[in-house]
Amino acid sequence: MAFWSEFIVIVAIISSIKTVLGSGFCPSRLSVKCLSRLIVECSCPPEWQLWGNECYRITPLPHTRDDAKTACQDMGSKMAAPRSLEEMNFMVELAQKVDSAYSAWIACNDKEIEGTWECDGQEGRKPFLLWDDGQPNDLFNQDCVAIKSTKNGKMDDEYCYRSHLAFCVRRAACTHGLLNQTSSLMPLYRHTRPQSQPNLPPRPQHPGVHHRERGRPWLNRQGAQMSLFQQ
Ligand SMILES: [Ca+2]
Ligand SMILES: [Ca+2]
Repeated sequence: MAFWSEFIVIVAIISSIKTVLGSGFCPSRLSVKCLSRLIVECSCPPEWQLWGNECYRITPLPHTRDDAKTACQDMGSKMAAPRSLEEMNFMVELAQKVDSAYSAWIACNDKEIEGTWECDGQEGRKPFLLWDDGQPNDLFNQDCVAIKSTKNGKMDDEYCYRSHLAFCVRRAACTHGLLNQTSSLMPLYRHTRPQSQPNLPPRPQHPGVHHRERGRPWLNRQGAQMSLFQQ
């Protein structure tokens, strides 16, 4: 009899916990449900484009590879190198907006050892490289890398002394917080797609607030670029 009493109590406790978590009530910051409500909101300065929690920009002028690195640093950033196909696609779209016949440096080179490519920010792992057909060909010692429209938006090893635009990247300004029912962020939150329901159709657009796919920029009601995603 005592066994059944304890069993019923345990079932009742588990049921209560599931009801509380399922209701969206957030009893503790340590609960799984609460962590899913952590909001990260990021923004970039004017002229910079947000992707994830970083800001990207193309240098206004073409430079040699070394001068391009300095030009990025002068803008408070560093030369960028894509770490994934998604990031590279974003960078290509960014370059296309600046110049349809773009050619822009990325932070990769094989200066140290011919054929061994090193990309800033990708130390200790295999760098992400997406070469155009026939590249890299090291034609007369090409040791730097540019993404070019003439190379189908893919990478080409290039002479470092040539002048091209360059991709620069800097950290976005991000704030973190827990979402609640009275938060002004609620309209934006409503446009995020719950990760547990990935196949739902897009929700209707809220006036002045634009839906984005993960990793794409948001625009808030004031038009400022923002990134908002659940963790
Ligand atoms: Ca080379
Ligand atoms: Ca080449």
